[in-house]
Amino acid sequence: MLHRRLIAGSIFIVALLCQPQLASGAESSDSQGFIPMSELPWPADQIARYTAYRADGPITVDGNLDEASWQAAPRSPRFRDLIHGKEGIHDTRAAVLWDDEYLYVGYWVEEPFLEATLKNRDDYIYMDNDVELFIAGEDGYYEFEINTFGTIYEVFFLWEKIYEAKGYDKIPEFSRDHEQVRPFPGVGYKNHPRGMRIGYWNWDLPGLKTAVHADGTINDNSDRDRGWTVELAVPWSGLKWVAHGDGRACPPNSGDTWRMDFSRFNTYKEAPPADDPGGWAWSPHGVWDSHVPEVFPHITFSDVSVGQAPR
Ligand SMILES: [Ca+2]
Ligand SMILES: [Ca+2]
Ligand SMILES: [Ca+2]
Repeated sequence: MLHRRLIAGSIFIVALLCQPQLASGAESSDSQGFIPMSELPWPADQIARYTAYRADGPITVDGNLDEASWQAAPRSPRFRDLIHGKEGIHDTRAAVLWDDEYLYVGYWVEEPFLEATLKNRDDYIYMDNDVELFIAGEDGYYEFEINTFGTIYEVFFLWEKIYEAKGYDKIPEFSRDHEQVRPFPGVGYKNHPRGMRIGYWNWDLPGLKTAVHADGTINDNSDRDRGWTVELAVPWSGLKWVAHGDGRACPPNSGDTWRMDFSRFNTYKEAPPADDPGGWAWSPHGVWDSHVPEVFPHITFSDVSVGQAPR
């Protein structure tokens, strides 16, 4: 309880600090605001911010982050646990690049015992050790997960409150008449002010390219592994429904900010007395729930090529 009171107190102070900035419109390129600032589960001024630079030359999606662009790209800080913000026992970093065709995301995942079980598309990949990416828009968000086998899981979520008001009920792709379309209340944060989502487990992002490189032996724990890397190329054309809600530019204009989340979930937890929930993120959420776009990192796109990026 004391912990809760401390968090509540710090959120209140953050809210006071942030109000003048909001009033000036300084945050106008960031899409959110559905949770009152004073009730965000993680303090607004502690949500990560990052500048994504343009890739220098082609990125080959083979799981190896050996392109010069990846070497030059700023990396996230070490991922921290989703609820409390304590650093994970294994190192995890991510980086973001872009060009006119794709958004690129790379992950460096330290993992001494590579393991995977799930082999079918849209299996519940979070049941394995996984890496996750969320990309938020005004009316909904995209969820992506991948395990060490490279098996992927994708879901598109629309906020139910705007489903009819914004005409999604007229779009065949978002018909609710499908066995893989279900209402979704969130995970550990069920009182999101926007309420229920409609989850489209049948939705897959057109043109998505994904690859994993395992630096070790999968499902052989007689040795010790270094980890794995994940390389994603998400075509802007496939993000058209993410961008649709507020009519944002897609690909973005230089200076635009999108909200995205980067995390890993583990089938193990750090030994007690550590209070490791088993999920770590670039920017913590303060709750056991990835589905809170208001606390996703702010990713601002720059037209500067990554080789010229400030160090
Ligand atoms: Ca590559
Ligand atoms: Ca799917
Ligand atoms: Ca191994």
